[in-house]
Amino acid sequence: MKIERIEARLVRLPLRFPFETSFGRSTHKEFVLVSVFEGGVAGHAEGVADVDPYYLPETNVTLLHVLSEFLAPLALGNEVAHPRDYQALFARVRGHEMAKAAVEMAAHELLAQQQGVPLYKVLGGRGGEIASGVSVGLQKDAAALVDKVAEEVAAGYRRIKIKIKPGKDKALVEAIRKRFPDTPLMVDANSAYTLADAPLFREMDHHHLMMVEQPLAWNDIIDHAALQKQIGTPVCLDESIHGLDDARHALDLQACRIVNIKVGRVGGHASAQATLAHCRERGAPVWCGGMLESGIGRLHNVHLQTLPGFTLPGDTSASARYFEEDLIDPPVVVSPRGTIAVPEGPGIGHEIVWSRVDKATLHRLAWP
Ligand code: OSB
Ligand code: MG
Repeated sequence: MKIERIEARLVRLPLRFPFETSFGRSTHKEFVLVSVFEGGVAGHAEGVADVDPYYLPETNVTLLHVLSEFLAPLALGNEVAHPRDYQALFARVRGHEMAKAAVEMAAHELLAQQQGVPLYKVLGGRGGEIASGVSVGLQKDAAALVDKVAEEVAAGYRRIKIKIKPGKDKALVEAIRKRFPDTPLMVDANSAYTLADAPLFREMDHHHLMMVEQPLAWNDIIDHAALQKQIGTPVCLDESIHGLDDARHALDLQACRIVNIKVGRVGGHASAQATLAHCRERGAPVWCGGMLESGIGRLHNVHLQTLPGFTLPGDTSASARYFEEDLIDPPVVVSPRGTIAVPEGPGIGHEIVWSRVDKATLHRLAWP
């Protein structure tokens, strides 16, 4: 594969409802859509960076900088045998996994389009369906949250995740458990706590949560190991995992028992596959996280989750929970059994509606 042209668009879509976490509140999804071209065929992917560095350090602006100055020249100047080889080609650039992933994922879709096969075939996955879970943001109060959870349980989702932050944690879990004593439930703190909060997590142990996701600092695995020793609920790491080595270190140190893989956070599909394979070898459950992606990134996540080793339902939910009108047609839908059908068309498998993309585009860049 030799990419001949790269295009990037900064895209901004309104969210149907504000999404609130411990680190902020989003009313729009703004991301960089990357397209790569070879021989008149295109592949597409979206970066998972945001406008601000509140989840992880990368932003849309740093992504565009690294793409423009470093990744685009490397990708345009070098032929690779397979899209997985972009990982080694980009390795000289330290960090910036979100920027690397956007190009590498688009290249994987390009290969699938060239071969006329669904993306999962290029990744080594399978057709059929995947189990779908849902991430519920912070709400006005516990009653509003319980209503929202009831809606998602009724929709069929296989597991519910709620966001927590200091002062909005134990009481929320208690309120949900009162009404839904057995629903598969987990919490995500997005790094809002410190080791001094260990007693709080111990107090929540009896609610038999599936896991607590990233309770401590985004770049920490040492304190997470200390916390995991003190609580019964499994810790899951999200922000701290940027690839295979982080997962290996975290499992070695027993900083977590479960791993969240986001393909856009670990540098692309090849890194996601390597991280997954390692966790699987060690018997650690894995699930696929989400970043409020439009249908393009959402479908990359769907195809990826068909690989063996994604043993728990992920955060890939229906397009309609986030967007009035997704950028793809048809949108991603979830069955009443809480499943998403894996598309069988070439590449990501659903059509990108370019008129909608154009309407949502703030600006465009291209190399050369
Ligand atoms: O921590 O998993 C997270 C959204 C934005 C940034 C970080 C996270 C999330 C979610 C939403 O939890 C998952 C989704 O529905 O895409
Ligand atoms: Mg998370």
